[in-house]
Amino acid sequence: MEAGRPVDSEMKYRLMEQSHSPPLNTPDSEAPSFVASKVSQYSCQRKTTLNNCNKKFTDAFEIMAENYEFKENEIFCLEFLRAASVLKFLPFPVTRMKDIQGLPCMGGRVRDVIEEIIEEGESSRAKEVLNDERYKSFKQFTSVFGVGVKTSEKWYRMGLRTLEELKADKTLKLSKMQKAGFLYYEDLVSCVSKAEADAVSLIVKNTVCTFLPDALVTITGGFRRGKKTGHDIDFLITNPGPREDDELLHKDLLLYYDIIESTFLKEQIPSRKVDAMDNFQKCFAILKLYQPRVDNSSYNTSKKIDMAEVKDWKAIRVDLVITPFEQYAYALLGWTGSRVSNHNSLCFLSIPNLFLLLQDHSEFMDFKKMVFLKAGSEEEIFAHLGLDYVEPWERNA
Ligand code: DCT
Ligand code: MG
Repeated sequence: MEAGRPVDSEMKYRLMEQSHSPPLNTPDSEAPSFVASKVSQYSCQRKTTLNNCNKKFTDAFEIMAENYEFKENEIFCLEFLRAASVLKFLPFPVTRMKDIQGLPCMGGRVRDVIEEIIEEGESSRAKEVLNDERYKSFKQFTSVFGVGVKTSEKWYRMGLRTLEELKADKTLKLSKMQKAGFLYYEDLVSCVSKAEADAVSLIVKNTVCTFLPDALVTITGGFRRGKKTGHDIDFLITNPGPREDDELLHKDLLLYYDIIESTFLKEQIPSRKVDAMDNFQKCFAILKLYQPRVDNSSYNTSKKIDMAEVKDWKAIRVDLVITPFEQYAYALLGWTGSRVSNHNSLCFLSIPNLFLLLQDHSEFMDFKKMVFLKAGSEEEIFAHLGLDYVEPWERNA
């Protein structure tokens, strides 16, 4: 899915540069008692909370990974994402190269970046990326909802570099999604807070329950893993039923929506190319969330502000995923993420049972013999796979 995300990595990295702590030289005697070789190579078995002791490394890795993603170099991109995932799991900050000895996913490129950050406090490679013209353009372009790497590439080749240039170019043919992305850009690029997620959750639940009183509506994605902000709010709804979005549309709350029909329900053999989570029916939407007006008029008595013109709402990205009841637990696991947890491990861990979990990763499967194991909960899925259960807030790999 091509979707805009807030432009945050540069800001994060600049903040990190300003506040980077001096290189720590922990004496050997204080070295944490931690057995690196026991760290699972599978991210879904590394209980990873949001307490990241190695942010200065993982921020740099994520910038590197994003740059490789923009270059469509999946292998290098994954290399840095996996390394970030491993360092997020570590219960101590890395201060010496010795600390990463025996850890999985620490290849040469990754080690070089770690070494430089240990010695210099920052990564010159990550800084180079942040200053790279192509990266900067792609970062801006992909921050628009509906714009992904392919579209960015096309626009970059056309000589376009900034959002202003995109907006000024009237010859560009924008999709409906991209038009909405530009229209609500400022709102969408600002992160969604937990309070906003709760408010939207009430709206979605109330709306769904008015015509499907038994429906289960659950927040998934980052908010279910305990994140305090996100780029969108993800919901899973058990019952396909009638169209929830029509109801929202009626209430004038839906600023944009795009319904993608289920490919799974139509019993099409899932394609390897389609992403694992893309089989369920879903609705990518932008919802209008009314918020209290900020009244600054007392500071500005000379100028009369027409209150009708003050915007009292924020546009919020919402993904609704609809699944049949039997697959609810699988969908919940998949849509809770994180992406790295899903892609790096669950699909490779349990080859014989894999298709039960992520039906698309079909390399090893004979679909004619496909049997579905029933699972009523995420705990049951982990049990089917012979894995230790990992709570949602520990899935931040
Ligand atoms: N997911 C996935 N593969 C996809 C799409 C989604 O595995 N192609 C899963 C992983 C996370 C979850 O769905 C929701 O996706 P996002 O909203 O993109 O991720 P998030 O963790 O909720 O991130 P954010 O907090 O920025 O919304
Ligand atoms: Mg999300």
